[in-house]
Amino acid sequence: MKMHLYGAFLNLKNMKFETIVALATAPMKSALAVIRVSGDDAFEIVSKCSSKDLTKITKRTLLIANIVDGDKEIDEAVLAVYKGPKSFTGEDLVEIICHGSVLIANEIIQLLISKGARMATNGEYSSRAFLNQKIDLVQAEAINDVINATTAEAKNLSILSLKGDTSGLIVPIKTRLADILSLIEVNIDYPEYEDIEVANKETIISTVDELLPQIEKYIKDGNQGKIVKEGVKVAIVGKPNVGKSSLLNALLGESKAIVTDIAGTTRDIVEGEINLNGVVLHLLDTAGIRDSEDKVESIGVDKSKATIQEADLVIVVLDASNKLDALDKEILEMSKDKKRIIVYNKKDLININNKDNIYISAQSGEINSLKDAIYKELGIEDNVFTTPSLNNARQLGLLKKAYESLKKAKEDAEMDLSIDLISVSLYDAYVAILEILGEANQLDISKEIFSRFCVGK
Ligand SMILES: Nc1nc2c(ncn2[C@@H]2O[C@H](COP(=O)(O)OP(=O)(O)OP(=O)(O)O)[C@@H](O)[C@H]2O)c(=O)[nH]1
Ligand SMILES: [Mg+2]
Repeated sequence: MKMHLYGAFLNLKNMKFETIVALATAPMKSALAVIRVSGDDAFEIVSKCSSKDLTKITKRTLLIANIVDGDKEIDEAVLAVYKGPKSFTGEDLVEIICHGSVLIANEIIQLLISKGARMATNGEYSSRAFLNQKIDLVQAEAINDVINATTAEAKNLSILSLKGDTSGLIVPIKTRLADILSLIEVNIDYPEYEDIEVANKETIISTVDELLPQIEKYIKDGNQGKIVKEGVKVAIVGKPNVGKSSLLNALLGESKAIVTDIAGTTRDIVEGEINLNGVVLHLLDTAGIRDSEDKVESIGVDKSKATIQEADLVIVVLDASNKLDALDKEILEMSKDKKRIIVYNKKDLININNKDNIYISAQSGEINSLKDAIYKELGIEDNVFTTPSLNNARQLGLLKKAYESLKKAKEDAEMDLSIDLISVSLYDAYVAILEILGEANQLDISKEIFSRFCVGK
């Protein structure tokens, strides 16, 4: 079986890159606005719209120029001119830094379009940087993550990926797999070469044994990194009147949900967010679960049950001042397969006698024991905030694919299957690793990723 290991890469040499334009800054009144122009004709097009000729520029240059439409002056601007490949996109690129008026920016963009540029699509600059091999796919995704980060911790983690630290983790795995696959291929295609090392089952098993724990660690780090980056959905559930809404308010430090002593006060999901030691908790206060004749309330109860299933973590609130009843038990039963914390509220009404339980008083804001329990349940290790990790669903999915394929290769080797059959799984693992970096032929996947970016990035 002949495997063309390196045949899947894109041939970019003959591709022509149309010149694209977009506003890189927010479309609002500000001191300055930045318009980006990138592509094969970027210098020529900007020259047609400005008082300066850029076509002879061969290295990075900063110019002051008038932006003009024929005789009409539109604005005075600074042009940051980057000669490709030494630019963000790898192409000729001009950043027009003009006055921060939406009108001026739009006028300049229209002018550039009239001279041959076209409006960029979402993420097209980053996409070009990727296609021109300035960055890999992990770095490209990190650009979006840095911009969208809502906590300093999430931003710092994404910066590590942007710098290439995360990609650096899996490059040795890629090399190791490429080595063994090449060896297998040579062994199969050129059996007459006796001086070449032989890739036998033992070498395959020892390679896999070396790689599996590494990938396992990256999956674990990735899952934790995902929590730091995206936060977790925390559902607060329980029967009516146990103090769920009071708990939401105590966690948020504001009176967001309505609290009354009437059972069935909350009808819909009430949401809020807090940052708990660097992790965002997306809190969901739910309607108290019970059988109800009331149409609105029973819809709310259905939503509560659905929320239990959707949540990453479920907090089941019990009333410490009352004995557990059938309804409490039913709620405990329906949440038993979820990651969950059981908490006893209204501790002010009782004498605490069980040290194993978590007691709080939502009403008076005594909830630190619960906060500690939540953080512990998330399993966040201290080094997660500074460890580069492959932490989005795409990257984690591919890591798992690589892991399963390697496990299969090992099983096949242990079952004494032929080397070329074993190598099919090794090859699958290799492709999964290449796909993480965007090095396999997967234009469609990258298109999917870049469509989530905003224009101008
Ligand atoms: N003593 C005491 N009362 C509390 C505590 N927490 C909540 N309560 C009271 O319990 C009652 C119900 O509180 P809520 O927060 O509305 O309860 P809930 O679970 O959201 O109720 P539903 O929305 O009806 O499902 C209110 O009268 C609260 O003041 C507490 O820690 N101690
Ligand atoms: Mg409520």
